[in-house]
Formats: sequence, structure tokens, C-alpha cells
Amino acid sequence: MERLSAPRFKRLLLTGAAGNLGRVLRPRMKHYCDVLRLSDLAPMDPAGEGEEVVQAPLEDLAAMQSLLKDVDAVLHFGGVSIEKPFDVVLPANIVGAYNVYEAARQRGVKRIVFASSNHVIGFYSQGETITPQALPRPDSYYGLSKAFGENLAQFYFDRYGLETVSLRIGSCWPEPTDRRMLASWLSYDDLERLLVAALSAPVVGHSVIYGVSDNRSTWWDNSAARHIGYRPQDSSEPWRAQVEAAHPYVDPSRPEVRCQGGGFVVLGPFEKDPAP
Ligand code: NAI
Ligand code: 15L
Repeated sequence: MERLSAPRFKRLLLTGAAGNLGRVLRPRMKHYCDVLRLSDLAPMDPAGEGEEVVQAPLEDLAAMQSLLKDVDAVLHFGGVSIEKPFDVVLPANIVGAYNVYEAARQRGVKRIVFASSNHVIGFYSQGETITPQALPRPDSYYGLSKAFGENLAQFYFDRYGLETVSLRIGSCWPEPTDRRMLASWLSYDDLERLLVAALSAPVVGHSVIYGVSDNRSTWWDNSAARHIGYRPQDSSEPWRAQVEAAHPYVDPSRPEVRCQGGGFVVLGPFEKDPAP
């Protein structure tokens, strides 16, 4: 993919840099800054030219205060990325998101791009088309934590003027592999386009945008994304025949087939019932 024209930042911070998307974004986002600071709880490859690598847990406020120093903008991709028991989600995604925002406020960071998720609205039916203004219907503790992150972003904008683009990412994978992904798929190139738009738009306030490619099947009205300059170039359509042949029958009565959140809507409960 050709590099996009975008303002060059002095230092961008990418959290979740050891993760699936972090590893995709590491070589791509380097083109838009002098220094890309990479952070994760897990070990990462050593720093190359124009990179800084900092291993740090999101739940450690002091570590976040030092991580956010001299940063122009943050791509906050770190945290638990699938459904887990609440006590696992809480420190990484709720305390962790607070720490990133509070450290960003203290350090005067101007903008955060928050990797939110379609699981904020996972209990809407696949037959509905919703805007980002639809009331949240989280499908999991994970989805609830992302709804918290979006509310946190709104609060830090209203109270402190710290801007955020919250990206409700669908399924950002190399290619769509099931019927649900024909609607929810986001290509890696479109993810890069989306991040560049989110970082470059002159004013975003707190914008909630769906992170999705230009798929023919869609459940999300993403006109707000056009306002920040996102123009997706990819589509799941070339994979449709292959995906439909691999998954010829779906039972429409099953909640994971009916709901936008797919399999997340039937996970849990994790807690054992109390002794009688
Ligand atoms: P991933 O699980 O591969 O990466 C997340 C990274 O966060 C991991 O490297 C992990 O070590 C790190 N992390 C977890 N807890 C941490 C903590 N307490 N402190 C510091 N780092 C911690 O997930 P993936 O797929 O790369 O997703 C990245 C982000 O995008 C996540 O926030 C996820 O919720 C969001 N997202 C991803 C989607 C996708 O299709 N890949 C869809 C929707 C949202
Ligand atoms: C997510 O939020 C997850 O992080 C990712 O692993 C995918 O499962 C994606 O949603 C999805 O809904 O396909």
C-alpha cells in the first residue's frame, strides 16, 4: 500500500504493540512519526531505528505517567481483547484505560485513538443498521469494558478537551473467514487508513466510528467516518463465494447467528454459583 499523506508526528505511542494488530501496525505507523514508542506487557522485538520499546503494565499508573511523557498522540490498542472473567478484564481494560487517559491529561497529550470494539453493541440484531449513537448493548464483560473506555473518552473530552476517536473495530483479520465477517471485516490497509484519518482530522472532539471496510453486507451506518476523512478501499466481497461454500448452513435461531457480536453473546457465565 502506498503511504498516505498525513502530518508527521514527533512521537506516537502504540500500546498493545506485541499483539496481533500491534505487530501489523508497528512497521506501518513508523511512516507517520519521527519516533514510534511501542509498549506492551509482553516482550517485544528490540527497538529499531526510530523506535522506543517500553514493557509496562497498563494497570501501573506511575508506569503510564512515564510512558506518556513527550508523546503527541496515542494509539491505545493494549488490553484484554477477548471475553474473559471480570477480574481479568478489570485491571487491563478499565483501570488500564483510566491510567492511560489520566497520564495523557497530565502530560498534555492532545489526542487518543482508542481501539474500542463492535462488542459494545453486540446484542443488536444482524438485521438492524445502527449508527454510533445507538445505545450501547454490550455482549460481554469485554464489551462492557470497551463501553467504559468510550465513556471515559467522552468525559476526558468534555472535562479537559482531550480528543479521542473511538474505533468500534469489527473483525480486523488478514481476510474474512466466516459469514459474520462478510459484514464485520476490516482489512489491515483500511485500518491504517482509518488511523491516519483519526490522527490527521483537524477536529474530532470525541468521535465514535465503526472500524470496518467497504463491505457490501453491513450493519453499521458509518457516515461519521467520512467526516474524519476515512475512505475505505477494501471489501469482503471477493471472499463471499469461498466463505459461503465453507459455511453452507447457519441456524438463524441461534443467538450467535442472530446478534452482531457473534460468538461473544453466548460466552460465560464464569462465576460458580454460591453454595446452597
Ligand atoms: P491482542 O490480544 O493480540 O493484543 C493485545 C495486547 O495487549 C497484547 O499484546 C497484550 O499483551 C497486551 N496487554 C493485555 N493486557 C495488558 C496489560 N494489562 N498491560 C499492558 N499490555 C497488555 O489483540 P489484537 O487483536 O491485537 O487487538 C488490539 C486491540 O484492538 C485490542 O484492544 C482489542 O480489544 C481491539 N480490537 C481488536 C479487534 C480485532 O479484530 N483484532 C476487533 C475489535 C477490537
Ligand atoms: C474483537 O473485539 C476481538 O478483539 C477480536 O479478537 C475479534 O474477535 C473481533 O472482535 C470480532 O468481533 O470479530
